[in-house]
Formats: sequence, C-alpha cells, structure tokens
Amino acid sequence: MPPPLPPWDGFGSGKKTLKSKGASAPAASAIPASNEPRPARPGTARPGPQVPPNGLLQPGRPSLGGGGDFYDVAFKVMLVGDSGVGKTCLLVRFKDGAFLAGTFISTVGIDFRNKVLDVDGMKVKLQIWDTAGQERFRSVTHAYYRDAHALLLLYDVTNKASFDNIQAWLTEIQEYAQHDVVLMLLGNKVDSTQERVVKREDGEKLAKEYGLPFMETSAKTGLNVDLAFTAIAKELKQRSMKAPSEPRFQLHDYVKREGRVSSCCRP
Ligand SMILES: Nc1nc2c(ncn2[C@@H]2O[C@H](COP(=O)(O)OP(=O)(O)O)[C@@H](O)[C@H]2O)c(=O)[nH]1
Ligand SMILES: [Mg+2]
Repeated sequence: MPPPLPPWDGFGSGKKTLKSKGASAPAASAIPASNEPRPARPGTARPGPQVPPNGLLQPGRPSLGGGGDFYDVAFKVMLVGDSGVGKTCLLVRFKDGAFLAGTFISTVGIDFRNKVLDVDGMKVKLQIWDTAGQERFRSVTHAYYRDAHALLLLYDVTNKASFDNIQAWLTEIQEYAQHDVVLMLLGNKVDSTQERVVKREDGEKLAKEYGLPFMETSAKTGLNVDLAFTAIAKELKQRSMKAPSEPRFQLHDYVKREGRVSSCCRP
C-alpha cells in the first residue's frame, strides 16, 4: 500500500501556486503549457476540428466548432478510474442522454466528446476525454493529466477493488496533474443496489479525507450525471473570470446541496 496522501489542496483554497513542471499561469484561465508532442494513443483519432493542431483549447476565444458550437470559454475534463467503472457510459450519458449496456463499450472506448453548457449566461465548452482503454494498465499518458483542467475520478460501488484503487489514482493525479486541477470523486452504478459493496458513507469518508467533492452517480439512470459536469463547468468558469462579479462559487456546497441520493436500499 502506498503511504497515505495529504488532503487535496488543489481547489477551494484559492491558492494559485503551480508545480514547476506545470503551467505558469492560473490553470483555470490558461491552458497548461505543453510543447511536447502529444503521444499517439492506440486506436484513437486525432482531436477534431475544434482543437488547434497542438491539441489545446483556447479559452476565451469564441469559435465555430465542427458541431457549430459557439462558446466563450473552453476546458478539458478527463475521466479517470479503473477499467469497467463506467467512464465511457458516463460520458455517453452526459453527451447523448443514452445508456450503453453490455460489455462491448469497455473495449471500444471513445476519445473525447464536446459539450457546450450554458452556465449563468456564459457558454462553457467542456472537452471531455475518456481514457480509452489505457486505464486497464493504469498507463494513462501522463501528458493528458497535465493538460486537464478538471478530473472526474470514478469508482464502481459494486466493485471494491475499484474503490481501493482510488488512492493509487490520487497518487498519479498528484504527481502529474496541475496543482489546482478541479477534482471530483464519483461512485458510479448506484442503480445496482443488490450488487453494491461500497457504502455511500465509505465514499463520503474517503472524499472528506482528501477534501474532494463527492457524489454517487448512475450512468444507467442518469442520476447526478449532468450535475457532476455542471458543477465542474461552474467552478471552471468562475476561476477563469479575472474579477468575478458574483460571489465565489462553492463547489463542495453546490454538490452537497444539489446531489440526489439513490432512492433505494442502502446496505
Ligand atoms: N448498472 C450499471 N452499469 C453500468 C453503469 N455504468 C456503466 N455500466 C456498465 O459497466 C460496464 C463498463 O462500463 P464502461 O463505461 O465501459 O466502463 P469504463 O471501462 O470505465 O469506460 C458496461 O457493461 C456498462 O454497461 C451504471 O451506472 N450502472
Ligand atoms: Mg471506457
């Protein structure tokens, strides 16, 4: 077992210090600098037309993307967690409002999807990256972490090992992600009440230990899926504003207030 990590201080603290190997500007309003060529990922296409050749988004630059999506500000979000926890399904649920049952999806994987959200009158584009199979060997290309403005870290409430591995994922994230990356812990598959082995309280306890916002989700029923991405978008949007006119968005409070508890059968 790796030694316990200190509580996550990457957000909510207002600190803007960054790791020396990261960006030199606040991560939420500036794209992390990365001059290294983006490593090719097996079986995936290059980023679509919305993304410049260097693979980076340009927050603050309204654009007409491939899907005709105007936006004011854009961010990269990454889904991480063990293989099979439901990352691809979560992304498909959020983007298309559908659930992909069966096992084929876990081998296919997808690259990324864009979705533009209206956040308090501002068009916030999220470019959401799926880890497309690499998580099986926990070999997610480290450059991807560095580029991410937000990470959704998932475990599966029906799979204890995926929960136990969260600490290892946090070690990776702490090593390779931006210091002030927005990070949220999600316990997925709460619709599977019979198979549940990780209690909601266990997820809450772990999240508290590391200072992370936490929710339970279901890609199958859609529970809290939109909310998770909306919360991320709100936090990122506010961070990107140089002199926010509104009171500071409180991610933890928002998630606590708005999150729905699965209606049935706590173990
Ligand atoms: N019951 C249930 N099954 C899910 C949920 N999310 C994903 N799955 C199933 O779990 C398996 C793995 O999902 P997938 O999205 O491929 O996981 P990934 O490897 O993390 O991308 C698939 O068979 C999905 O249908 C969920 O919220 N509830
Ligand atoms: Mg997948």
